[in-house]
Formats: sequence, structure tokens, C-alpha cells
Amino acid sequence: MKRLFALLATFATVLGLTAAFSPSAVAATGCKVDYTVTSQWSGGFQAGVKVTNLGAPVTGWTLGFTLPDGGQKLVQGWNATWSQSGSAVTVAGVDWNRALATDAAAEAGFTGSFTGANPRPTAFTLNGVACTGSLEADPPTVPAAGTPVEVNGRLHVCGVNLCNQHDRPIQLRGMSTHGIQWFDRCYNAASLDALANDWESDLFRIAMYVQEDGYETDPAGFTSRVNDLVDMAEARGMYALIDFHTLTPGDPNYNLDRAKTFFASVAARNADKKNVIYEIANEPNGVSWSAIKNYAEQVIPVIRAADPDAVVIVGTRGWSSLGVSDGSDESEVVDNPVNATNLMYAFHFYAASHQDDYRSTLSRAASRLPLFVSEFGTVSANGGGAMDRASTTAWLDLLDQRKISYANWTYSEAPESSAAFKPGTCDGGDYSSSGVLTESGALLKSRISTPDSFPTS
Ligand code: IDC
Repeated sequence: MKRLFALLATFATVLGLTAAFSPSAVAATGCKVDYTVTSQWSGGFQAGVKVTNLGAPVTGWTLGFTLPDGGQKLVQGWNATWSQSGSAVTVAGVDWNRALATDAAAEAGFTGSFTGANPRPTAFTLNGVACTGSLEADPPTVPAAGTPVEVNGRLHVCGVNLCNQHDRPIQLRGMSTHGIQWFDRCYNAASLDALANDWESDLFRIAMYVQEDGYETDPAGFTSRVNDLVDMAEARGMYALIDFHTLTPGDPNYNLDRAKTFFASVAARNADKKNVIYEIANEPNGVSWSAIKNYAEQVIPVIRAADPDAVVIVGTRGWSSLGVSDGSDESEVVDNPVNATNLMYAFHFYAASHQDDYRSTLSRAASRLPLFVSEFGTVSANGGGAMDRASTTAWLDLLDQRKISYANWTYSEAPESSAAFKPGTCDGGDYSSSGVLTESGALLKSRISTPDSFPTS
């Protein structure tokens, strides 16, 4: 009886794999699989799977593998169509990664739950052929020539992703200024050169506080400074994220008139640029999602009237936590989205304060909503305290897997552990040597400066 059951299970597995073949797919003659657990927490994990086709080119691929014991389950996958039947997992390529030339690779990932140990899955197959191959070394990836803006051009939202001019998902990695009313002197030719050239940053977020001696005290002056910083980012091939940094009071409607005035002006002035993204409310707090949505639906048309194509980011409830910090979750947004296109939702976290429950919300929400981590810290939510390297690494691995863009708080010399530079750095002209970096700055520079893999076709 037990034997028969096992036989039936094997048969079902084979059927499951076969049924998922794309009709035009050709069997691959060999393959190699790299399986990496990128983070693990109590009862859950996240893993990446890279399958390299060592055989003839295929026009469609289906990867199969077996989860090691009854306790492991697929929760959610991305960059492919994922399904599980018993212990057999089937992963089928999607439109943009379906064809695999000889030696080409496709990458996908998933989150899973587990009990007991969490060993590697077994019996990897590509179109039914066992993946036993290995390569001496991975072929070198050649980053596309050109600056991030040259390679990617004008951006748009595609499904839950941020897409480039080739309509392919990309991730932008970069840094946020501190409040420009306080640390303006840190943003100059030398520091922007360092960000573009040494950090190889894709993104520069311009945090323009509205209160706390910010925009409300000098609308014309702050508008003009933001525009100058947009130009400085553009000249270096970086995207500029214009952040209307509302924080206290937490209801963005308090600043509705100011937002309309500000965005009408910056959107008209920057409409022809390819590098501008608008973030209309930094961190709503103490306010309902419906009030935030109402604000967004009044500000977005003002931007669209002047600049119809740009991507807009809207903050979410509970300090842009998708509601988690208020005891809610992303369902309030999924069920009642902002009535606008080309829109992304902000998700912010501080790695020492926000951990597994926030990560699982992000993992879940990322397949339902276009998300942009327009601000995060490696430290506590007050901007200080010890850097949490393990949590920051788990977060950044997750964002990399999902191609979720991010900006780190802060590219500044503020006397707090979230700042990338040591106090006094902005007195001199050196933003490049390792001696000027804090622990957080060194970690972020090492993450951001790895080569981008922007698709170019
Ligand atoms: C903090 C700054 C700190 C400043 C404070 C009040 O690091 O120097 O005194 O704001 O303006 C956020 C906010 C961001 C906060 C940051 C750290 O978007 O403005 O900056 N933080 O507390 N959300 C979560 C954390």
C-alpha cells in the first residue's frame, strides 16, 4: 500500500511537470541550478533559484524540484509562475524570461514555510532533464554601458514593477538626503560626484521637509533648490526623487494647498526630463488610508496636468508601513487603491525596529501592489541606535530579489547612526575615502556600488 502510494505520487509528479511544458519548448540537454537561501526567520525562508541552460536553446522552460520533507511549503514565488503539488514544485518561465539560449540563465525566487530543518530541495529538472551540470565559473555579467538614466530612460510602472524604456523590470538603488533645510551644504558637486561615480548610485532622493523650517518658510527658495538638485542628479545620470517630506503633522491634507502649489511648479519645470520621480507625501501618520487616498487623488492630477508621464509615489498609513505600524496591513490599499495609473506605494522600514512581520508584509504585498522603498534606515526608527547588520542584509536581499527600488536615510553627516558620513565630512571636499564613512555608510556603499543588471532589450 505504501509502495503503491509512493508510485502514484511519483507518477503525479511527472504528470505535473509534463503538463506545465510550454508546447513549443524543446527539451534541454543539460542544466545547472544555483539555489540560495537569502534569508531565514522563524518558520519561514526566502530563496533564489538560478537555472542555467547548458543544452540547446529552448523557447520555454519549466523547472521542477522536490521539497525535502513534508514540512516545507511554497508560500509565494516571483519572476515565474510557481505551483506546488505534494512535495513537487513547478516553476514556469514567464513572457520576458521564457526563452533561454545555450548558457543563458533565468532567475526566480520564492518564500516558503518550513518546520524542522530547512535543507536544500533536490531533483532539479529543466524541461524534464535532470540538472546535474556545472560550469567552471559563471559567465561574467557585463553591465550595460552608460549611466542609469541613459540605460533605462523614462520609467513607468508595469504591473507591480518599475519598468525601464525597454518595458523590463528594474531596481534603482540609492540614497536620500537629510532635510535640505539643515544639511544643504552636503549637496554639492563633489558629494554628488562621489554618489554617482564611487557609490554608483542610481537614485538621489531630495528630502524637502515641509514643516520644521522647511518649504512652508520659503516656498520659492526651496522649490528652486530642489530644481537645482534635480539638475545635478540629471547631469550625473541619476534619477531624482522629489520627496515632499511631510512628517508632522501626519495628515498630508494639512499641506494639500502647499502640495498643489509645489507640484504644479516642479512638474511644469521638469516635465521634459527623464530622471524625475515624484513622492507626494513622505510618511502619513495618525490618519486613515481613505484620507491619504483623497489627498493623492487631488495632488496627482495637478502633476499629470503638467507632466503626464512621470512615476508618482504615494505614502501609506502608519509612517508608510502599508498600515502595519497602525495594526493594519496592505489589504486596505489592495481593496481601495488610489484611482491613478503610473503610481507606486511607499514602504519604509528601519531595520533595527522593523523585522519579520514587516518583511512578510512586504513579501506578500509585493505581488499585489507596486512598491517603492523610498526611505529606510539600517538603525532604529528614531534614526539612531546601533546598526542592525543582519536585519539590514535580510531586507536588502529581499528587495534585490523582488527588484524593489530603495533609498537609504541618509546621505549626510548628521550626528546620528543612520547618516552615511561622519560629522564634519561636509566641511571638507572628500566624500570618497573610506575614512569619511560611518558603519552604515560603508554597508550601503558596498551594497549600492555592485554592478546593476538593467535589461537592455
Ligand atoms: C529624522 C532625522 C532627525 C530629525 C527628525 C525630525 O533623522 O535628525 O530630527 O527626523 O525631523 C522617518 C522620517 C525621517 C526621520 C527618520 C529617522 O521620514 O524624517 O528623520 N525616520 O527618525 N521615518 C522613520 C524614521
